[in-house]
Amino acid sequence: MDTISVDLPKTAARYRALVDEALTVYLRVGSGCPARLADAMRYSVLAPGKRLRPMLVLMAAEACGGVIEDAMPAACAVEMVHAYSLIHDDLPAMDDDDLRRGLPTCHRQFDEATAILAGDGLLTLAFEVLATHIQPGEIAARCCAILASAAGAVGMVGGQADDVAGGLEGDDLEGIESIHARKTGALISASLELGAVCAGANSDRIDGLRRYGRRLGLAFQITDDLLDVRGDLATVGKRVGKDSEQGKATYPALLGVEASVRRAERLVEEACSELLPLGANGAGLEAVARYVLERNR
Ligand code: GRG
Repeated sequence: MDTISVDLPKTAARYRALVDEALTVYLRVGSGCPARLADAMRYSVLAPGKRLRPMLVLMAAEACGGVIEDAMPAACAVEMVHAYSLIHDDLPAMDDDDLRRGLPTCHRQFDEATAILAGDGLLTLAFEVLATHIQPGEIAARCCAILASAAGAVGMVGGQADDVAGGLEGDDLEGIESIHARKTGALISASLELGAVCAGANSDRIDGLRRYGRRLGLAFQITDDLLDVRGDLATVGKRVGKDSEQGKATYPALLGVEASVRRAERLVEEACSELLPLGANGAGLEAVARYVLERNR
């Protein structure tokens, strides 16, 4: 691929402003929604996360010749599902965390019941947004199916269930990878697929972006594990060191830090090679993949 320099911080800020504007509109839920529930939903979604997944949706759409407006409902839907998963992951029944995105977690800021319901409300709203705002209806139905399968029992929820159940042997690389591919990778890969589908891309393009997404998702999870080992709370915005505290099977625990870094680097190279058919249009996605190796939050 020609090396085209992308100013990722600037590009990300531009996407982020557009995404947050659209999220704010979609989060104006009807007057039938209790104010406290609406506040909790907005609190968690609009908190200062990286907006990685919506950015991937929009970049994939543009890389396939589509326009941002057509893919924005899908970008917002993915971020709503992501925010729901974080709210539920932070609950006492799961990770029992006090801090998320540098702020008190939803159940700490509100209360446990409100946090559970805010997650439920966001998951449901995501599909309402897709069904109502993606055009034509046939593409909306495809988007609903893609997001449901990535987020559901064979995807993120299933990966989380296996992770919570534990029981992996310390050397079970395949087991760890299977959990991460579903828990983290499925939604990241779906983000790419959604963007491509909204842009009307052909099946070869969609498959290539899905493969890029799978590798990126795994690399992202490895760097997440590494941040838990060597990141600091103030920058990461959540508690660090908890994986080893809880005896979780992670890449650094299994492979060591150096080998984990090398594995993430190899995955990013493989991800980038999937972008070759896009030529210069893949430059933004390549910059995101390289950023994953350098991220400190
Ligand atoms: C509760 C159904 C359910 C699923 C939870 C998302 C998840 C599955 C667990 C979160 C645990 C975790 C730390 C996973 C590692 C990767 C990950 C999803 C990190 C958070 O995503 P970022 O870094 O967060 O994109 P921001 O806040 O920037 O959006």
